[in-house]
Amino acid sequence: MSRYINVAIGQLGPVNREDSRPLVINRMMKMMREAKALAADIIIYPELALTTFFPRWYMEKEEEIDQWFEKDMPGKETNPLFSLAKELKIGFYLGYAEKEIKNGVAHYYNSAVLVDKNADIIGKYRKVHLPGHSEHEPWRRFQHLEKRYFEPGDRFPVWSAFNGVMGMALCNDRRWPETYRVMGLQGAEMIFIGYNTPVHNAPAPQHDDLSLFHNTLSLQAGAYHNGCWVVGVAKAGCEEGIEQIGGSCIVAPSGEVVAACITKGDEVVVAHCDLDFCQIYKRTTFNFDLHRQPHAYKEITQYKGETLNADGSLRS
Ligand code: CDV
Repeated sequence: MSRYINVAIGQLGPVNREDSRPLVINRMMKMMREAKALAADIIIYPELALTTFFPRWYMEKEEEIDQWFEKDMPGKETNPLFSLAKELKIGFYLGYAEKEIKNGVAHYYNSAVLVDKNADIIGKYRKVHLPGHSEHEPWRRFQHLEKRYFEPGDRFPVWSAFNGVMGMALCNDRRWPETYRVMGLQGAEMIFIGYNTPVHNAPAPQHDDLSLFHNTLSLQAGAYHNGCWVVGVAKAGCEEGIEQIGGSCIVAPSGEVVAACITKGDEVVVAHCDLDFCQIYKRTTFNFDLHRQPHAYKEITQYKGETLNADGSLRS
């Protein structure tokens, strides 16, 4: 008997700066109903789904920054989404900006929660790889200030849920093989990844034509190398004058795309995913116990950058 999960992509089109949370949550609830009608067990929403992608603006004042963050999850405005999920008996993954007060000190994260079919939060992930910069850089067409507004997370946990082993990541994480491998080593069978990716990459505009290709390349490689399903979900389209890629898709452990969005707006796409299909990869080509050689991988955790001395000579 195979273990199946019906997964819905809950791709969002643009969210404008003045759009209220209730407005966006209404869109998400409409998509949740559609996902349920298509027999989905879970719907995956993008990174920072509740608001516009605010790190594209430089802000200094705490009150101005704070307006983008959720102090509670669920909170007053997100409660209706949780209530509907409970009524429909459907799970979800939600990316949002999290503010946590710990020992009287405020901490800010780019986070995602995994919510089960009873609307209980069963997992929280805090983005590890924060791209961009921390100071105002006026030469850019638009800012990407994730390093200013968020602290990085420090782990990639997995959770036993939805009849399998589930993992989470956010946007830039998907470009790093370590993201998938750390979860692969914990037996991840399905990894959910919400993202906001502008077509234009200010430090490397040569990449602009390849933005969509690099998205699928990363998702497909991560899935294949670890014998797991990967679900990538965009906030797509022209948001506040900035074009963001779509390309939301569900990738099988074979590396094949089995379902994909065809628009850059709100769109629901469902795939029937066999979690046992992971085994054909996890037990053969990527049987970690048999074939990995961790003794040869020490540079991975020992160094942050290239293993060269400052003068370019090889480190011994
Ligand atoms: N939200 C992101 O993490 N975006 C980055 C952009 C800045 C390149 C990404 O990796 O898609």
